[in-house]
Amino acid sequence: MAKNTPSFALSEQEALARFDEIIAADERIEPSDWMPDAYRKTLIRQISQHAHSEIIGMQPEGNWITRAPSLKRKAILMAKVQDEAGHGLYLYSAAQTLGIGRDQMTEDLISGKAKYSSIFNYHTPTWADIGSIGWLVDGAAICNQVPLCRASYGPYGRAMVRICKEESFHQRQGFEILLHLSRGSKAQHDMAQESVNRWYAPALMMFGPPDAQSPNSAQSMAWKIKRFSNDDLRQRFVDMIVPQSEVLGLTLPDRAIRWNEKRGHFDYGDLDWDEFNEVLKGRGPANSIRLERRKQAHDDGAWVREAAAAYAARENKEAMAS
Ligand code: FAQ
Repeated sequence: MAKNTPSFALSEQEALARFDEIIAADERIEPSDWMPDAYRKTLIRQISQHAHSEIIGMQPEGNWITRAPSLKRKAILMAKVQDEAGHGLYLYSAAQTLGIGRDQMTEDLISGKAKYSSIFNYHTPTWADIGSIGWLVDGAAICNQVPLCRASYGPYGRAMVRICKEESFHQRQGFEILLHLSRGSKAQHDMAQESVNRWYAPALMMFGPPDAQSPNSAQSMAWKIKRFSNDDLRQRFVDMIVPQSEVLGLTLPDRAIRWNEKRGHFDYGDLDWDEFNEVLKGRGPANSIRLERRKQAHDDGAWVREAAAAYAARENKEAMAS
């Protein structure tokens, strides 16, 4: 079969053979290429969940924009939250190339049908939480997302390249906030430690359930959407944050953490997967607040969508007439 034969001219068997060849050669599937339905569905699921996470993830941080401790911190935090909105938009656009509409994705989020990352269902009661989100949540996001730059689906992989660059900056600003607090007064140091105590385990759970309980991993890895398993990425993250916590002068709240010479990795303790499952079922500390707020913002934005649609229709009409 010629390599440049268009997908529509191939039988389903030939199209599948070409799809398998592209995956095996580590090349990219593009929107106009034939793809198995299950591959499309998996991508829509993962990319839309990822987009929702970026959008919902603006809320816990947005909580501190009006209360950031200085003008400089406020400006940095506003820029970061705007970056998250941009990430959401790139990702919704990537999902749209697979044939799902933005309205449908929004509806699925607001109705509670679609998932978003468990981590954003935790509260941010102190300023140090902005540091912990940057250091731990963005740090985990980077570990998980750098390999996604090589995802087999072109629009997803390309969106991830820019997102990862921005996440690296986010991670450093979080680290710098914690370093500043840790080296400040005793009250500031204690606030940083208390915050890290709360965010450590939820950040480790961001990588998803243990491999043995991850129904999607094997197929997603075979399709080269995911490049590493949930546990491998979690381990990579632990290995990264243990030395960083020493520089920060903060302790990770896990007594089981110790260097394992034989494995060449840090061992760490068990996580509370019951808590993770409760959060996924909508019963985490802030699930209902997050969805309520998102729905309110969507309703408040109805007039903007109507105005944009009316403007586009007028422009269209004028273009047709000229
Ligand atoms: N939260 O079989 P697996 C960020 C679900 S962005 C909620 O292992 P998979 C930036 C999973 O969907 C953070 N649900 O699933 C930022 C599946 O349910 P389903 C988001 C989770 O897809 C920073 C079920 O459990 N990042 O932080 C979670 O192979 C600061 C079984 O799991 C991404 O979305 C979870 N943590 O692996 C923004 C990265 N984990 O759908 C603002 C892209 C698992 O079958 C401020 N996504 N589930 O009903 C991925 O890499 C993957 O989708 C995983 C899950 C690794 C999240």
